[in-house]
Amino acid sequence: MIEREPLVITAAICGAETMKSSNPAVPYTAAELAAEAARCFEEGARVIHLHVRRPDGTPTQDRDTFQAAIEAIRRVAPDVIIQTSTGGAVGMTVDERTQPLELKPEFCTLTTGTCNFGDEVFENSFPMIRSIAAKANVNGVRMEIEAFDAGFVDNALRLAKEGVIPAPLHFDFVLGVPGAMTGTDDRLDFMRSIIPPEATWMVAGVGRFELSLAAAAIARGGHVRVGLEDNSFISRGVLAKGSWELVAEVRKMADAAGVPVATPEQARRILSIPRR
Ligand code: KMH
Ligand code: ZN
Repeated sequence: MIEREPLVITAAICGAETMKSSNPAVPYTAAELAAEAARCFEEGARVIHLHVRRPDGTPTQDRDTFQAAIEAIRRVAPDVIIQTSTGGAVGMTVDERTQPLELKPEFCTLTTGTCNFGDEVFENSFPMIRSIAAKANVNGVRMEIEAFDAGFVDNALRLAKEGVIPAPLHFDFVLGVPGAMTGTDDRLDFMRSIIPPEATWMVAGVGRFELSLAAAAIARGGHVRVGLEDNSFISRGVLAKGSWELVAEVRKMADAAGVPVATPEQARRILSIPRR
C-alpha cells in the first residue's frame, strides 16, 4: 500500500468530438448525460467533466443546454462535482465557450496554451486565456488547468504569478492528443517534475494512452480522468459500454494497488471545492 491521498476519478462522459457513430454510448441529451453521470458516480467518479450537445450530436456551449444537463445530473447524482468545459469545440469563440460560467458551476477547465488538435488548431492565446479566467473568477468558479504540453504549464505558472489563476493550482495533464505531447509515462514524469510541489495533479490519457496513464498516475500519487471524451475503447478493438466501464476499470486498478477511491467529501477537500 503506497502513502497517498485517496484517488479522485473524473469522468469525461461526452466531449465535443466523439460521436455516437464511433461509440453509441456517447450521451447527447440531458437525460442521457444524467444517466451516464449517475452510473459513473456509482462506479467511483467524483467529478463529471461536462460538455453538451444539440439533439443531433453537434457540440454546443449553449447556456440553457448546460443548465438543463446540470439540473438533470443534480437530480440523480447530487453529490458529484460538475466541471463545465470552457474548451468547447475547436473554432468556438471565447464568448461561446464561456457561456456555462454564467451558471456559476463549482468547477471549470482552463486550457493554458495553443496546440495542434488532429488536423485543426485548439486556440488559446494569452488574451483568450485571461478572458476565460476572468469570467471564471467573477463567477467564483474553481479552475482546473488543462496542460496538453509542457509550455502550457509554464503559461499557467506565469498567469498564477499575475494572480489570474488563483492558488492552490490543480493541473490536468492531457496527454496523447495527436498534435500535442504524447502519452508515455516519461512525458507524465516530466510534467509532474515542473509543477509546484504543493499543486495537485491528474492525468487524462487520450486514445490508447488512457488506461496506461491511469495506472501510472495511481502509482505516482496522482488523480485520473477517463471517459468517452478521450477514448472509446475498454481494450484493444472493444468499445467501452459507457464511460462508467472505464471508471470501473480505474477503480479495479486502484483496488489492486491498495489505493482508496475518494469519498465525495474527500474529493472536495483534495480539489479545494467546498460544498456550497
Ligand atoms: N474539445 C477540445 C477541443 C476542455 O473541455 O476544456 C477541448 C476540450 C477542453 O475538451
Ligand atoms: Zn473537454
